[in-house]
Amino acid sequence: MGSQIVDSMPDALRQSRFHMKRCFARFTGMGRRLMKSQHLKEEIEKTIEDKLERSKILEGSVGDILNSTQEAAVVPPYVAFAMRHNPGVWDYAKVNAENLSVDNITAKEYLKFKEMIIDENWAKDDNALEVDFGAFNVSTPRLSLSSSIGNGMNYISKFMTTKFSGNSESAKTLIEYMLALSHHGEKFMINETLNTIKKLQEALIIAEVFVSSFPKDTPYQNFEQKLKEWGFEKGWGDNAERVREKMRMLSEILQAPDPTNIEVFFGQLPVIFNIVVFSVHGYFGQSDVLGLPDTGGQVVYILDQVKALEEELLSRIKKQGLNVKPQIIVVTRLIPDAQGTKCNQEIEPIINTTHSYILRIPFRTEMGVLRKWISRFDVYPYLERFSQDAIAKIVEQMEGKPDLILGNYTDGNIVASLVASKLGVTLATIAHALEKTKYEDSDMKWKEFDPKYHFSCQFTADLIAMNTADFIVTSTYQEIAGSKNRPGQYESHVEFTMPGLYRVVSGINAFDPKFNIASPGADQSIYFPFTEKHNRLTKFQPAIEELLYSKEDNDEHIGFLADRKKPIIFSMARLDIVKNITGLTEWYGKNKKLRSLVNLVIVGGFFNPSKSKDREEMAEIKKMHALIEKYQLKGQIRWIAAQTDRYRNSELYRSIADTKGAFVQPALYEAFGLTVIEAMNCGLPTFATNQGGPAEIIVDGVSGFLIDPNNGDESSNKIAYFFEKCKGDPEYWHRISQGGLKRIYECYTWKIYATKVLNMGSAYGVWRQLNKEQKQAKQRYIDMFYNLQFRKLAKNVGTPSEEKQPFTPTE
Ligand code: UDP
Ligand code: LCN
Repeated sequence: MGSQIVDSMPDALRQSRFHMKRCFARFTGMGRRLMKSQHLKEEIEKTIEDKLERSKILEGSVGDILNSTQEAAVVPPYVAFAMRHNPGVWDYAKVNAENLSVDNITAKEYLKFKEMIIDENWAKDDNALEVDFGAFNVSTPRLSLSSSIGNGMNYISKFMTTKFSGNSESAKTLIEYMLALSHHGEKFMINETLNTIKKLQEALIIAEVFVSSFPKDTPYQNFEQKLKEWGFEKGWGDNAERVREKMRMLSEILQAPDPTNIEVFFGQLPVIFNIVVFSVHGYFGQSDVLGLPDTGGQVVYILDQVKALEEELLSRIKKQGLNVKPQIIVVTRLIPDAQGTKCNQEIEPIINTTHSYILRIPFRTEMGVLRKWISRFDVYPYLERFSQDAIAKIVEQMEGKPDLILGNYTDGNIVASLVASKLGVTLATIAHALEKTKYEDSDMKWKEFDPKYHFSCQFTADLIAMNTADFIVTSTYQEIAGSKNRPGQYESHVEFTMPGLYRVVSGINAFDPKFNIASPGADQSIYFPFTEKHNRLTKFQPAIEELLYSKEDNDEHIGFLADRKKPIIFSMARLDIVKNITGLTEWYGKNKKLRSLVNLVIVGGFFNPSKSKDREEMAEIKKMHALIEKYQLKGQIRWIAAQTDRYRNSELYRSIADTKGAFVQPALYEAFGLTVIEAMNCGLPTFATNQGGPAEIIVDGVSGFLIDPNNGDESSNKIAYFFEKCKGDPEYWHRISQGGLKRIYECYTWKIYATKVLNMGSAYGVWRQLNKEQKQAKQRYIDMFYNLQFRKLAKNVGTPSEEKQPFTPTE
């Protein structure tokens, strides 16, 4: 596989030796630098002037090499190539520009080339810090096919099957695991009477025959006593049929394990009742928060997720025949200066749930409680203390430890890691977006970025969390291993370097079976098709009419739509640079055709930069105003300030669909993109970025369209073409709208999500027991990395001091 391309390099270069020598001389002629593949191609074009000759070379094996090259580090006389053949599969080679000799090199050697560009002394330091989490994974099985990535659960069941087959040690672990199942002192499944495999097997045979003699729907209570005498406790099922099935399944597993039985059996065990979810930064609340800086999809995701998990937990508990009340706590930051939101309340029940609530814990230092919102990039100095406070509160609220901990985003994940390893609880991490891939060369250039973004701290936290996690939940495949041309978010943590800080030779492995895809959905009681007339939230219509079409500027909207007969293209996002709302505004401004066909409506941010406390948001606000001016957009654009009411927003999507418009999500990169599925759920044809999650959600031309955020002209023409086509064939609009809905119903619902995640919680809980020693050894390494690196970096981030009274002193 991999090295084939390296093997082919000498020949490829030899065949076009004359031209290649000139190209490589050009690459190295400008001294040390990092070149991206586009960059290499451009320089080749400039060097080989003869068009025919050039295309012959670019279409041949040299072209193949360039196509798989992600970047090249030029350190004369060498050019070191990083090549990616398939998602997750990399190769490195160095070419001597003087004689075109080619050598295969290791990742480490390649990283050193990159370091030479930035910091030669450090690159040459034999004792520079090298991080190798892979060193602890010796016995962890790996997947090998790119197509298996993200399917970890499936493989874990297979690996467990192998472990249990003919291995009495592992089978013993299973007994121990089952003996430990309990909740608030009440034992489940089996008790000490059945403390060996032999005893359990024999008892199962007798019990199964006994339970089979009852009609299927006989309640558990009717035969409970007898089972208890044999050593069985509650949890097998609420009726005879379920109990019998589960007993049969376990007998089969003990006799000859198979992956299907294993997955189902562990998924049904009464293991998970109490869940803690961490989402630390931003304004985490249920109303008036969306669209505030750093407050977007993660909040929506978690609230919907909790609702879905609670429903699934309740249904499982009932089927297990138990009378346990589950609890789900979302732990977030308490913000005393809550800006009119409820983020200063310690406890808030979650709407539409019975057993779930938000628990808010303030950021504290020795100065007291931090009063104000701060950017997600600046939260690191508070997290350790926050974790300690969280442990105390959680244990008090739950009267014990949770059974599963879920972290979200870097800060939530590092806190979750600290809490889970302290309490010894199964941990899943979720990264709606890892920042590393969002900013080009953010690792190499970390020193440049650090004053503003503190990436050294963030990437360190991410590494710690992904290595502590028992399993990692992702929304899409691309989040792990990217696409044909673009490395995934996790994949970019496999091997990288931050010159002067540390070199990562194995940060995570994209083929690790801990990776699982479970895509979120959108709440379908809110986001439903515009065609469902009887459900439409008509009470919002007058407000939406005003919002879209009134002529006067006010605090909520500026600009106006002169021709209201035109369809609307609509976008809604936080005003982050990466969301590229200003990009879309510019594409629209430039594209006369598009402007003649449709109006533009944007929801996001504020209008007055001084109202914002977020660096990026301020800059984007100013840019929006400048673009409206530059392209004279008044009369064709409506810019609406951030909206916080999900119900009203859903009606807004539907009202845009009424105009036969479209949703446009132009982000430079989008991890998943909840607005995309919200729009699609409402039947609104959607154009979304091809960079990230949406590329998987939308099948281009069938369930919506993909656009290239880096090619504005092409993208705006694609949108214009759609509307022109719809003019001639109104049915086309409906076909795309329907295509979007079909896609959603098949793949993106919360029910599918909750089932998967709870099954993972159980299965990986067993897996961590089976690999206890290895896990412990790795944890020691992680602890050291945390202590020696993260703490120092977090401290360097600093806490606010210049503002008046940023802290409320505590005793
Ligand atoms: N949203 C909102 N008002 C706004 C901007 C966004 O209600 O002014 C909501 C949007 O409907 C979606 C979420 O915030 O539910 C944004 O999620 P997405 O995944 O699109 O992006 P994120 O902000 O998480 O990066
Ligand atoms: C954060 C993001 O940036 C989005 O891409 C996701 O859709 C959202 O979280 C929910 O997962």
